[in-house]
Amino acid sequence: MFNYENQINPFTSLFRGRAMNRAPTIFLGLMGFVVSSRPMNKETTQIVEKLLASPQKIVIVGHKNPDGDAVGSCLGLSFFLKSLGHNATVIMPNDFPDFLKWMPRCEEIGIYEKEVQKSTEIVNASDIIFTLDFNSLDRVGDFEGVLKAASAKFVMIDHHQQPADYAVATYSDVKMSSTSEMVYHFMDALGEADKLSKEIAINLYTGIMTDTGSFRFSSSSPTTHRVAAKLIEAGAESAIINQKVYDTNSPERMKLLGVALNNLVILPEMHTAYITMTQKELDDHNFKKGDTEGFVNYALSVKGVVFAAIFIENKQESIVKISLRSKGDFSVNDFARNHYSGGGHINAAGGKSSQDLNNTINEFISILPRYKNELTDAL
Ligand SMILES: [Mn+2]
Repeated sequence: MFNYENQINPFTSLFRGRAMNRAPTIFLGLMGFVVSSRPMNKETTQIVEKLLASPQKIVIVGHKNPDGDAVGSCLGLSFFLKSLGHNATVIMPNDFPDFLKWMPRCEEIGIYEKEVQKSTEIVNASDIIFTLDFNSLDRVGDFEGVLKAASAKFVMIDHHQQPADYAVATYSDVKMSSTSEMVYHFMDALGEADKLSKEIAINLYTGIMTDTGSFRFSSSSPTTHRVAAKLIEAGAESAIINQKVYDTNSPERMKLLGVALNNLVILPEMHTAYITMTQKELDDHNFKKGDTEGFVNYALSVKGVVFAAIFIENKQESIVKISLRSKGDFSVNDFARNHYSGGGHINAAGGKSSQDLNNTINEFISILPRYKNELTDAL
C-alpha cells in the first residue's frame, strides 16, 4: 500500500498526522530541532520536579522477564537520576537474558528472585519507586507484594495500554515506541537533556532498537528517530549495539529456529500463521530462556499474513505460553485479553493457556472465524 505519510517533506510532516496528535513539535530555525516540546505534560512534570527537588532514595523496577526496553530504560533512568544527585537502584523481578548482559553497568542491577531480603529492604527504605515498561503491579510476579507494602511514592513511565492508577505521577503514552524513548523525553521535560551521557545513550538506544524491531514497527515515529539521533551523537554506536544484541545466536538456538519454522502452519483464509513448540523440542535443543524470542515474527513475515502466534509448551508451569503479533489494525492486545488472560500492545501481545498444547491450538483455530472480517480488513 502506498503510504502518503512517508513521501511528504519532513518539515511539513511535523505538522500533520501522529506527530501532531501526540505532541506539538517545534521547529527552531534552520540549524536545529529540539526533539520535541515536552511530550511529558506540564502537570506530570511539575509533580516529578517536586518529588526530585531534594536528594531521594529511589528504586527503579522493570517488569518480570525483563526485555531490552525494560533493562535499557531502567538503567538509563538510574544513571540520569544519579547525575542529579539521587541514590538510585535498579531491581528487576527476575534475571534478564544473556544477550543483554553487555549493557553498560548492567551488573549493578539487583534481581529480586535471587536476593529477596536485600531487595525488600532497599524497597522499604526508598522514598520513590519508579516503575518502568509495565502498566500494572501484577506484571512483577512475586515482587508485587513487596511493592504494594512499600510506603514510597510511585512514578510510572510506560507505553502499554490501560495503565493502572497507583502512581502519584503517571507518564503513560501508548503511542511511544518504547519506554526507553520516554526516558529521554522525561529528561528533556525536566530540562536536563544535557545530562545525556554515553552510558545513558547506549542503554536507551538498546531499548528503543529492541522494542521497535530495529525501527521497523509503525511505533517508530519521526520523534523516535530524532531521539535515536541524539543518542547516537551522545555515543551510542548503532552498528555495535546491533551486533551485540542480534549476532549472539547459539548453534542450538538456530537449530531450534529450524524446528519452529518446520512447525509453521499457515491458514491463508484467516490471514493467520502460527508456530508450535513442544517441551520435548525445547529440551532436545538445550533450550535457554529467550531462545524462542522473535520466532513469532517469522510467522508474521509470511506474505498475506496479518496475525501470527507462537504457542510454547511449558510443562513446569503446566501452561502454554502464547505470543501474538499482528499488522495494521488487528488488535492482538484485545485478542490476548479476551482469550488468553494477557495483553500488551495493538500489534504485539502475550498471554497463556492452562489447557494442553493440542487443545490450545484447537481452540485457537475454532475462535479465528469470529475475527475473519477484522483479519481480512486489517491492512
Ligand atoms: Mn517496552
